Amino acid sequence: MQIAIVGLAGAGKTTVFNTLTRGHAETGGFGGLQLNVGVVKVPDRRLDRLAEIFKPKKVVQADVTYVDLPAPPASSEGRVGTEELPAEHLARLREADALIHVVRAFEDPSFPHPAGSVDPRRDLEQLDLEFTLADLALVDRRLERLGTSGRHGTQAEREANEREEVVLRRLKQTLEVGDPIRDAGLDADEEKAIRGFRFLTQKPVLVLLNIGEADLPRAADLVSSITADYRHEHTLVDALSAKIEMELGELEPDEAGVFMEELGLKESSLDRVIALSYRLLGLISFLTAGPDEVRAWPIPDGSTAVDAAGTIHTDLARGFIRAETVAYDDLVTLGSTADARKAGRLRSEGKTYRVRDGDVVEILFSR
Ligand SMILES: Nc1nc2c(ncn2[C@@H]2O[C@H](COP(=O)(O)OP(=O)(O)OP(=O)(O)O)[C@@H](O)[C@H]2O)c(=O)[nH]1
Ligand SMILES: [Mg+2]
Repeated sequence: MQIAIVGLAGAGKTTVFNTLTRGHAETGGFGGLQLNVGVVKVPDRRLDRLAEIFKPKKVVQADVTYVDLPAPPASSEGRVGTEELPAEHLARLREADALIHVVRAFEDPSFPHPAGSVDPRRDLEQLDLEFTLADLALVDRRLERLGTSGRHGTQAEREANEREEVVLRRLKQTLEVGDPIRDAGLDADEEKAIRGFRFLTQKPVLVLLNIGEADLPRAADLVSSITADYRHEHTLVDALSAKIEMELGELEPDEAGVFMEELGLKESSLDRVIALSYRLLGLISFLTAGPDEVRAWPIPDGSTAVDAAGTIHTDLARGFIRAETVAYDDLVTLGSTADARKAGRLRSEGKTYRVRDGDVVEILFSR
C-alpha cells in the first residue's frame, strides 16, 4: 500500500512524513524538490498476543509506504501545474493508493504563509483545484484521441472505446463543476474502464489539518467546521500538530507519555493516522500464525478466502482447497488452534467465504 503526502508549499508535509516514518528528512525546505520515501509497520496488538501463543521465529506486520512529495507548481493559463512535476514525482503521485492532504492551519510568525494569511479552507481548495485541472487535462486529451483514432479498429475495440467515452464524458462534467472523480458514483464496470488513468481526484483522501500547539484543544471544532461544507466520498478529515507529533516521536516512550499528558493528548496521531488510512482504503487485516511466522496481511474489505490465499502466494489461490479459519478473539480466549477446533470454533471455509478483519487463517491447498 502506497500513500502520497501532498499539500501546498510549507504546509508541513515533510514534518508529517517524519512523524509517520520516524524519519529525519529535512523540513522547512521552502518548496525544494526533495522526494522522501519511507516504509512504516502497521501497529497491531493482535500480533503480539498471537506471538505469545505461537512463539514464532518472526513476526511480520503489515506495512505502508509513505511518499512525501513537494508541492506542485500552480497552474496558469494553458499550463497544468502537476504536469510540470519531475516524471518520478508524477509517477509516484499517480501510483499512490491514497493521499494524505496536509493543510496548514498553524500560525507561526517566524514562518509566514506565502499567501500572507493562514486559511486552511482556501489552501485545501487550491490543491484540490490543481488535481481537478490535472484530471481534466487527461480526460480532454483522451476524449480527443477517442474522437479520431478511437473510431478505427475492430468492432470490439470500437465498442470498448465508446463505453470509455461515455464514462469520460461523465467525468468531464463532474470535474468541470469542481467535484472530484470520487464523487462521480461510478459503478464497478465504469471504474474498471478508467482504472488505467490513475486519476488523482479518484483516490481516497485523508485531509490532515496541521494545527499549532495552542489550538490542540480546539482541534475537534476545526475539523467539524471544515467538514460541515467539505463533503466528498472516500474522504476523511482529521487534525494534528505535526511539529508536536514529530517531537513526541523523538522521545523515549515514558518521556513521551509525560509530554502527552501535559498537552492533554490521549493517543499519538501516528497510530490514529495509520488506522484512518486503513479505514479510508477499506482495508482489513487477516492473520496467519504458526511456529515460523505470525503475520498480518492487508486486503480490501469484501475479499474472499481465495483472494486472501492469493495475497499470500499465487500457488495458494490456484490450488485452493479450503481455509481453516478462527476468529482472533476465539483463538486467544481458547488458547490454541487445537482447543479452538475442539470447541467447534475452527471453521472450514470455501473459496467464496468473505474474510473478516482478524480472521486467523490457514489455507489448505494442493500443489
Ligand atoms: N509552528 C509550527 N510549525 C510547523 C508545524 N508543522 C510544520 N511546521 C514548520 O513549518 C515549516 C515547513 O514544514 P515542512 O514540514 O518542511 O513543510 P512542507 O510542506 O514539507 O514544505 P515544502 O516541502 O517546502 O513544501 C518548517 O519550518 C516546520 O518546522 C506546526 O505544527 N507548528
Ligand atoms: Mg517538504
